[in-house]
Amino acid sequence: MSNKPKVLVARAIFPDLLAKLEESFEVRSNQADQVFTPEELQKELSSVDGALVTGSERIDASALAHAKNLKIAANISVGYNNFDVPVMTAAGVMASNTPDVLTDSTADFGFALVMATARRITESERWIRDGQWDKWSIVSNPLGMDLHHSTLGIIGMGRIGQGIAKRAFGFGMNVIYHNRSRLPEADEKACAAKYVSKEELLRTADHVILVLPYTADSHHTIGAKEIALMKPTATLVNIARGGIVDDVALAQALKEKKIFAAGLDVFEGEPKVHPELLKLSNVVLAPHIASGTEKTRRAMVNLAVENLRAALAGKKPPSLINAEAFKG
Ligand code: 8YV
Repeated sequence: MSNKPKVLVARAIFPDLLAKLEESFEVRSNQADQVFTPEELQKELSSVDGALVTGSERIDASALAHAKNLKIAANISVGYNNFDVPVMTAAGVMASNTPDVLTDSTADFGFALVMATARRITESERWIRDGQWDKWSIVSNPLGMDLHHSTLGIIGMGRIGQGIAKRAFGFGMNVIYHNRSRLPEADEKACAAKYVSKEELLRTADHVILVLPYTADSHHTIGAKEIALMKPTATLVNIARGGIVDDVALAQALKEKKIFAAGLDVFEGEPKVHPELLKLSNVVLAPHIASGTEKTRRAMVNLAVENLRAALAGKKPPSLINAEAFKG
């Protein structure tokens, strides 16, 4: 029997990073990458001191029911709506996430999705592959909406939102934003963004991008009522979380051409995608890959491991969410 701390790695990670972890811990890994059922997760957590988890693992009262030795659940993700933080704190389990290391990759992808959506890139590719391109045409080949000198509305102006605003500056875009709280003047200046109400943003933006955390308050931030405020020529991009947009209302609006197009990296109930969205040509679909470059995913795993190592050594994890759970 080893006396190394026991660690669960709930999903597949890069083999070299797993091997490194195995030098210090007794690791129970899941390189098959099958998502645990809630019952399996509860059982897995019952015998470990720490766990590396992702957005697919919900850490709540049921998951923690028998987790008597668990000191930390380290999310390999910046968003942590999979954590019931008050329950974790009450159980003395530290919660950590992976901020900063994914900001630029995620902002790059958000901007790419705005471009792909406005300029109909994936639709155009499908059109060519379907053999529909028989001649160049001024009017009948897929025509899109401009980004340059248009107005970009960012809902959720944290690190990633600000990163997107800085990218938009290079395209000569006018950037407006809405956030729970207004940014300090210096930050607004640094990303040349103007604070407006959610309603004004929806009414005036040519392209709307959602980058806010998912909470009970942000559930269905965009539904039929909000879409009705948008311009018929506008696009909507969601790189935040499924549930922030009412996907049923969005599919209906896209079908009725109430807005020009949408780009979605996240979905309500993913990996399931609402069947109506799959039928529409004016929506760009991506499988939750905004942070998905190998370099960034490695950095995310490394930061999660750093959090885990600190917690199991009795030190404060660098990106601890619930400071109250740290008994230093
Ligand atoms: C993760 C994300 O890949 O960090 C986030 O909040 O959405 C992604 O970067 C995903 O949540 C898996 O845990």
